[in-house]
Amino acid sequence: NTLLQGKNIVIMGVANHRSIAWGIAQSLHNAGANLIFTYQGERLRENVAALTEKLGVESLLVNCDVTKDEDVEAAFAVIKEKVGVIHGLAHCIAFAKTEELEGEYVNTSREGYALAQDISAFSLVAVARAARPLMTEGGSIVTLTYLGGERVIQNYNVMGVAKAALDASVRYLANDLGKENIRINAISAGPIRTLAAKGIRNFNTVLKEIEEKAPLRRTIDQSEVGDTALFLFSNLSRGITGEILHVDAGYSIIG
Ligand code: 0WD
Repeated sequence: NTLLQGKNIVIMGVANHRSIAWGIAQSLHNAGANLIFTYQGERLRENVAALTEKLGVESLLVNCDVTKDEDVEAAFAVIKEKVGVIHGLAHCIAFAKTEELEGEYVNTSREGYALAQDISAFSLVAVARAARPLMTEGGSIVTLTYLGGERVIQNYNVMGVAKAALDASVRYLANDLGKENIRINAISAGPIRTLAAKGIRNFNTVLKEIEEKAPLRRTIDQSEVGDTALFLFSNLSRGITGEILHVDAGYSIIG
């Protein structure tokens, strides 16, 4: 399809072939988008380069650790210089210490709380601000959230609170950027086995519960999130902003 022909879209958060960001990259690539990838530190450059080679086109790869203001600034300066205008940004980044993802939320440390908020929620504000001046033809920003931000999910703890902040940020950012025809939405993905999911205790139990209780009686995969992202980056979703769209086989409607 040609839904995203001529669109420059930045993808942040590819760590390996299981990353949801990589599922998004494949859907957007198949729709004709020109992709720019950011990766977290030189450690991950090789990984990302090996993956993007498979797309069969030259992709711009840019270093960006979102905990560093100077990285965010430098990354978008390079993107501006190399591609000029961008039409989309996929923010697929989160982090919490594994020791904060088990036991009681009440035991969350000050540093653990701040770190999860910084990488998983504030980073969206930082990159939206940096991307805004490059979105001169309007734009679409998509982030990834999880049901644990809306209700209590065992072990999700500090990340759930970070996702609640992320969800609220989507609404405030939508209001700020809407006047420039920049939309911003979140996809609330059902659980998928990725590197980030490894940090969550009893993840298998979570997947099993989805298979039993979700209306579709199955879990979802990266390609389904990718295709929803494609919709959110395309003109088909032009009337939607500030929204949280659940791609979770319907699980969130079950009490
Ligand atoms: O079940 C799941 N896997 C779900 C994930 C369900 C619902 C939502 N999500 C969200 C995650 O919370 C996250 O926001 O999807 C997003 C992408 O996560 P993922 O694809 O599940 O996991 P992964 O492949 O690990 O990508 C997350 C990446 C990091 O990987 P690692 O695992 O190495 O921390 O976020 C990036 C990094 O590449 N990242 C950073 N990028 C820039 N600067 C930073 C940072 N400081 N920290 C982490």
